[in-house]
Amino acid sequence: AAPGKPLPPYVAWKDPNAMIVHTGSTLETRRSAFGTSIITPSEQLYIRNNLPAPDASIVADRDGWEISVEGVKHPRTLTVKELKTLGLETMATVLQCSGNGRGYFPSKPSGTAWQVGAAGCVVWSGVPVRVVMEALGGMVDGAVYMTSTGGEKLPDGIDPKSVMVERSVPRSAMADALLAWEMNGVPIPLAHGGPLRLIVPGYSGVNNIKYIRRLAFTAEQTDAAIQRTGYRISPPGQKGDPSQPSVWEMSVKSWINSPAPESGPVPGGLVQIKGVAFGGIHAVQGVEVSIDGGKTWQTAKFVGPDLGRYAWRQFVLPVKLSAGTHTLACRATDAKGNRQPEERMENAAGYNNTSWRDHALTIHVV
Ligand code: MSS
Repeated sequence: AAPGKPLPPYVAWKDPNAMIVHTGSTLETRRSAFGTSIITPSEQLYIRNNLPAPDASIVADRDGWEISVEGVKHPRTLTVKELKTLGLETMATVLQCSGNGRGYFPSKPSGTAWQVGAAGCVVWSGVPVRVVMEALGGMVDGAVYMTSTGGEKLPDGIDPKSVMVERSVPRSAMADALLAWEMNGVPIPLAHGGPLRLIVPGYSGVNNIKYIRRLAFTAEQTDAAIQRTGYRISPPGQKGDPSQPSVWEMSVKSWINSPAPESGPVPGGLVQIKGVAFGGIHAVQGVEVSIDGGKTWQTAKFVGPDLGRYAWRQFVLPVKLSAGTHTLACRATDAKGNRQPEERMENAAGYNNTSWRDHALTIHVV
């Protein structure tokens, strides 16, 4: 792997060979670094920060971290220690930035030109939001959204609404949501949202609020810019506004991790085509692979355990490849029968790219 920019200090513990450092707040996993054991190790998981990460002192006393729960009959502040007494659930989810795949938009939207690596499959442990809500007497009448606020200290002298990380999702998203304190078997690293993170399974990255300090059931969506105008599916050339769809539920997607052009020429003969597939909000049902640029398709086999509806599955298809140039592609189908489209959905900010054609790979077999 070619050495890129150095790792920023707050994520100096990441594997430098696994990461593409775009900026100090945007790092993605190299396609060739994705392993074949389903879970993305923390050292290889992508990073996306809309604001600089808080000071490491916030993870000095994890159990003492406080979250204010509002929009319930008995609103109050709870510590992580108290949350731990309320319940426990563990689940695997695909954490994927809304802009993953933006790098394949020919229109070059502003924002990080992610390829496939602004995503990972992560195991979280925490308490279901539903359990917390019920313990506090249930939702207030008229609540339509679940609105969550990140724990960053906001810069002085600017309108907090213009920078704060605060997102609203439909309250139905609460059904499987988690207030998580553990990730891949260890306390959540600060960079990934420790001491406490909201996990909204099936929803794109931005809705999974790190270092969450407030969770509220609200009648309206927040008017923070990141919700009002940001992260909207806007027609090309247009600005975001609240009438446009917000980036919420993720759609079915897959990509090939190996063989990849970045790993050099592929020896001819028997080749195992490997990748990952997930359904987003629904479970993934199957995945097909093409070795002729999408003219013909063969069904790939899922390998490894099924970690549930919100996790990804690895797939493999053994093929014989002869010397020459081959274009490999894959397309997944979810449990509702939705199939990954050939074309991307054009939008101004380059969100939700699930196009199988954009994700196809041209490899050289020798
Ligand atoms: N949270 C907070 N608090 N802050 C910030 O900045 N970001 C977002 C999420 N959350 C933030 C939050 C985003 S945007 C994303 S993707 C994610 O997160 C990431 O994660 P990680 O852990 O990987 O870093 Mo796009 O849609």
